[in-house]
Amino acid sequence: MKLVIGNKNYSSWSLRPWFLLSFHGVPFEEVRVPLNQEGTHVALGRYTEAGKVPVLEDGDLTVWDSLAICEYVIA
Ligand SMILES: N[C@@H](CCC(=O)N[C@@H](CS)C(=O)NCC(=O)O)C(=O)O
Repeated sequence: MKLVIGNKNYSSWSLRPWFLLSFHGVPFEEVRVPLNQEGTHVALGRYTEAGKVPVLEDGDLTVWDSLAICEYVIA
């Protein structure tokens, strides 16, 4: 699984699934996209049409929204 996040200090939305995966020892690749930069929108668009983080990629499946990711992981 790949978890695309912003900044764990300033994006609590990003921190939610990151913490859940880390706490439970679920292996995942962490990808950080710097927020509020000139290229942020383009960079986020590579992962989701929503244009926001966090985003979880699991094979062909993409899950967006922190709570949806948490529900997917624990399901
Ligand atoms: N409800 C969403 C909120 C996600 C969200 O607002 N993410 C912000 C960072 S905290 C974002 O990606 N902003 C990028 C932008 O607006 O360019 C969730 O829970 O994941």
